[in-house]
Amino acid sequence: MSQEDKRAGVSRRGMLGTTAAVAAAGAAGAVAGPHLRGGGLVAPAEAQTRPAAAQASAHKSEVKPGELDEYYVFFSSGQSGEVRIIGCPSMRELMRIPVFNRDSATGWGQTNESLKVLTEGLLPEYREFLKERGGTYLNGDLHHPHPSFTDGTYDGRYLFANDKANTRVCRIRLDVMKCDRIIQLPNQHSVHGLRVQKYPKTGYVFCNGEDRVPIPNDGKVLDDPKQYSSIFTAVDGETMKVAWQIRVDGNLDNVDADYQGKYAFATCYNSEEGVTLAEMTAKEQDWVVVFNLKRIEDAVRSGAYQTLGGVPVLDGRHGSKLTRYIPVSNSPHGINTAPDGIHVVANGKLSPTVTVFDVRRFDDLFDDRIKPRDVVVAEPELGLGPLHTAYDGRGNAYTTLFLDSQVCKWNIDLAKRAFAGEKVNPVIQKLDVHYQPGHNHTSMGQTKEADGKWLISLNKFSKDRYLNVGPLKPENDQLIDISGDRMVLVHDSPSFAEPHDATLVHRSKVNPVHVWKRDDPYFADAVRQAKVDGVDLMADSKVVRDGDKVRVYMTSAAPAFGLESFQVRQGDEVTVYVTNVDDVEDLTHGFCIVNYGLNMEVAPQATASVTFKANKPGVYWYFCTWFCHAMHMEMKGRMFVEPRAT
Ligand code: RUQ
Ligand code: CUA
Repeated sequence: MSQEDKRAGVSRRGMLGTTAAVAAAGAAGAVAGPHLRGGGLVAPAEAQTRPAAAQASAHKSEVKPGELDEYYVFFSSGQSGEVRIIGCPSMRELMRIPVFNRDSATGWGQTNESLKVLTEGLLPEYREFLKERGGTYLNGDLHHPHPSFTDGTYDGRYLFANDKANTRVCRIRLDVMKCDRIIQLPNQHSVHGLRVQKYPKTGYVFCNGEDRVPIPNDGKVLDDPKQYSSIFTAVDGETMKVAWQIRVDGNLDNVDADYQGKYAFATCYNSEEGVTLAEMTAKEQDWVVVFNLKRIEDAVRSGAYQTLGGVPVLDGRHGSKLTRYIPVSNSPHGINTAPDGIHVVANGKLSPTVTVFDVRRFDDLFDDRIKPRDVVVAEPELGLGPLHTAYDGRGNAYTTLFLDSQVCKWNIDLAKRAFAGEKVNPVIQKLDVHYQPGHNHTSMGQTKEADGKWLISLNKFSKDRYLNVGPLKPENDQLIDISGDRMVLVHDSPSFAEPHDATLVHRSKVNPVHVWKRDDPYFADAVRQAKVDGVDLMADSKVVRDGDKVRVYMTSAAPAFGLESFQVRQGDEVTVYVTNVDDVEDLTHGFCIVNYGLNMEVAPQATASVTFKANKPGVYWYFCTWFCHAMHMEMKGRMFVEPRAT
């Protein structure tokens, strides 16, 4: 038994005791998590479905068959391009939300509803460029999913995320768990760090431009890095339009915001402004850039900007009143605001230290009453490769150490005392993780309601932790219990490429609908077209011809489509609208045409549509692809494509 295992054993016994005590207390709120300020987060009926005896005997990370998780975890999927919903603490995958990828099951990227989202926010020049590739990108690199805030905590409206690959930002509606907007950012080249405004609400979505390029990037300037810039963008999360951009020095990496609504701050590497690895890491120091939101808004209002690519661009380079550059050690990576609303940690990456700022000093910094480094209140040395930091709401921080393959638990107050000269060690515990962690996240830890129960370490390598699946391995997301004095590793969870980041949201904060509402804007275009054609989507199934455009309307009700067949002519542009008139929860239908390469999902009370050229004559069966009924196999019909007269 290793040292760590022995500790784990001790902690586990300690935890069982706690669970039993909670069960004995019997209060519904207590079971769900009395840590959350505000309390009363779980309906009593829900909590009572778990017998007290079962709670006492099980480890609290165990979620028994039929039981529900306490947290939604919104996982990014990196180069897979989607968002995944995981339950915590079970770590079961609950759903996938296609965003920048293509999805065979739901028809994301084929349906008119999804193509609208994927194409309408593209920049005009890229729309042109992508014409021959079907009108939009086929890939994306989704790193940072962050839910919208109101007053410092999640409000359940939206989730925002970046596409590092094609400089896009997406918004997912949390009521239906579908992406409803994607925009491509002008002037900027790739978007890496993304976080949202926490107060008074979101508000701004902050997007870090990582790579430096000429603006405009039209080929007139090529190998002349002096003329390159990187850009920080604030997107308005309500309108999904760029509010403003600001030109900065260096390459922006990660970003976060304060709890006061006054500042955003980003780690920034390549102060050398080089274009090769050697050049980018030459100096001893890089920066954290602080953005003064009020001053920026005033500058926009007074017209002190250039309009580039249709948006206001301000100058935030050295010497600007809008920004401050705080020197930190070379190539900092993650930046994380603590739930206390005061401390911000920039993670050293190439340095074994993290730098702690006090946001209350930023006012003085901008008024030039103090020097940039005067905002630093601690700089503890934690270990090799600190990348990201999470918090428990009890004054402790948890930093991933990429090179050491560890999570380091340390205390912010002790770190400040050590920085002030006291002989104290802020490091409380180091826990081995498997292997090479990038991001880590605590339950509600990115809000003022951090509850200190769970930590997930998103490890980039799994190596030997799972059955060998060939040269390409899964990653390893590990669940760690942080409710006690010591961290205890309780679960390994493999995941496919590449969950950069995740957000643990208490289930009381998210309230998805059970079936679609008929007036949902998601399929409003279909409803509008049906009205023009005199079709009642909930009742009618018929074919409307409009020149060589054919609109096929059909209902779906288990186990039958409203049309058992329909006929079109070779060369017609056909749009099939399927409306699922079933209103039973979970009764989803699908619509797939054999050999035509089309499929879409139609959830209860939704309308979905797909448009295609009926270029191939013949008989083509269509069938339902989501198992809906004992007669699901028989839920089908025929499309007749009459050959063009020769
Ligand atoms: S970054 S491993 Cu793309 Cu979130 Cu730090
Ligand atoms: Cu409808 Cu299967």
